[in-house]
Formats: sequence, C-alpha cells, structure tokens
Amino acid sequence: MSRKFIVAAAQMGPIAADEPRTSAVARMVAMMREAHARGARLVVFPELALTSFFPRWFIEDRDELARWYETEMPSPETRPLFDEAARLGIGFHLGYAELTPEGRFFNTAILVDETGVIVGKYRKIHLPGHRENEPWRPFQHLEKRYFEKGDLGFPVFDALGGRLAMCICNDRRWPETWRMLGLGGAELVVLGYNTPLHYPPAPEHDHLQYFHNDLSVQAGAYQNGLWAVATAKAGREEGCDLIGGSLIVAPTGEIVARTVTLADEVITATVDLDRCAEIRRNIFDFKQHRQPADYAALTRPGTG
Ligand code: CDV
Repeated sequence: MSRKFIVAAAQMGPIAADEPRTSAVARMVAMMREAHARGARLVVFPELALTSFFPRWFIEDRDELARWYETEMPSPETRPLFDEAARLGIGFHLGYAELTPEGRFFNTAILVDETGVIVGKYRKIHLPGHRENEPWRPFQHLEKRYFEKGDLGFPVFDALGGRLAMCICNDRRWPETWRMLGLGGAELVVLGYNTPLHYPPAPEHDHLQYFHNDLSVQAGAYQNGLWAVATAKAGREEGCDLIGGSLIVAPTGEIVARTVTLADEVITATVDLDRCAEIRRNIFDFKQHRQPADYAALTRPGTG
C-alpha cells in the first residue's frame, strides 16, 4: 500500500444547540464527498462534531445532560457517515461525547477505515476547564465535570499503510501527548478542537489563540517527526466565538494547508509517511539522542 496519499481536514462552522445530529451528519457527508472528489483517503472531522459544544453550559438535570452523548457508534443518526465512507472507500476521524453502557462519560474520538469499520478509539486525557458552575464567566468550560479522564492511554494504530494516532483539542498543547504518540511510532496524528477565542481566566492571551494553536501543532509534528491534521469547529456558536485555523503540518513543522474561513471548509494535502524519516533519522533520532534517564521528573507523582 502506498505510503503517500491525500488527507483532508473538514472544518465545521458552528452547530446550533437545537441542530439535530442528522443535520451535522449531512454536513459532514457533503464534506466527505468533497474530500473524496479531491482524492483524499482520510477526512478528519472536529472534536465533539455531532452537536454544539455543550460544556459551555452548566446543566444540572441528568436527563437533559444525557442527550448530548452517544450511547452507540454508529447510531441510526451517524450510520450515514459510515455507509458513505464505505461506499466511497475513504477513512474518517470523528470526535463525539461517549456514554458507555456502564454509565461512564468520555470525550472520545474514533478512526474509521475505508470499509467503514472502527479501527481505533481514543478518549481525551487532558480535560481543560473546571468542575463547578462559575457564573463570573461569560460561558462555562465544564469538561472536567462532564467527562472522565480517558482510560485508553495514547494508542497508535496500523492504518492506511502507516501508524496513525489521535488526540483531542487540549491534548495538542501538551508536549507529553505528542512524545507518547511519537514513542509509539505514530507517523500521522489527527485531532479535532473547539477553542474559544476568549479564554476567561487569561483574556490577555486572547489575541494569541491562533498562534498558540499553530505553535502547538507545528512543534508536536516537528519534535516527533510526524504529520499532523488539526481540525476546528469554528465560528460564532451560540454566542461563543470559536477559532478556525484548521491546519495540516509536515514532519518538518511546516504548515502545508490551512483553512481561511470560519465555516464548513475542506482543505487537503499530500502526506508522504516516508518523510517522517527525514526528522526521525536525524535531529530527533530517539534511540541515539533521547536521554530518558534524565527525564524522571516527567512521571514522578506530585510534580504537577
Ligand atoms: N475543547 C478544548 O479542549 N478547548 C481548550 C480551551 C478551553 C483552552 C483548548 O485547549 O483549546
């Protein structure tokens, strides 16, 4: 199987609170077709791509909260994505809120192959935000309340003739995420994000939101010699501005494609997995140059 192929990031514009999943799925199917028409073998959708970003609301009623989660994947509403992927022969990545049969809640992402079969699952480890209602904020960020920390580690999967991995939104800011995936041999990392333009605890950094997004993804790709696709849910969603700036980054850290709108938008780039070696056999040859014996503080409990 060729290790050179086209990938797509399918950025989504806002999803209204009352927009049904069937509508979000129809938008994604349209972008999947566009990605396929441009020759893509994989299309990457955002974090929590099926609904509005509900952690912005403090929801006390458990039944009202439960309606934001998926109890099965695929479900009758999401099945068209899987069917279309299989029909076209294109893989996809999708983020969604997962409610397990045991009653556990996760911020989850899956990787689906070109036959419509789920070949990988990841549950978000770095959950940002807070647990309690904080009325001083213009909007909440209650991921710590609504999700449990992921329990699947940082897995890497065989897919598309290479080694593929996922992370989710806030994970991209942490060098540990990328290094774990790099150590696992990932050659392409895909992720989705919902990043508000306004960060209430430190508004002095609002003007840096796009820069920090680029910086995190470019550094993660370069320092681990891998490709990265990062896809936004963007635009003014229920009064909250979310950044766009979805991007595809080469192992050299260079941005090779980037969105220019805050709406549904497909971008594509050719990914050659063999190019990971340019970095991994040289400046970041882990076997030759890493010094793990000196990194003990990274995993010592109590160091933050
Ligand atoms: N969905 C997220 O994880 N958003 C965070 C915001 C809250 C900072 C992010 O890291 O983009």
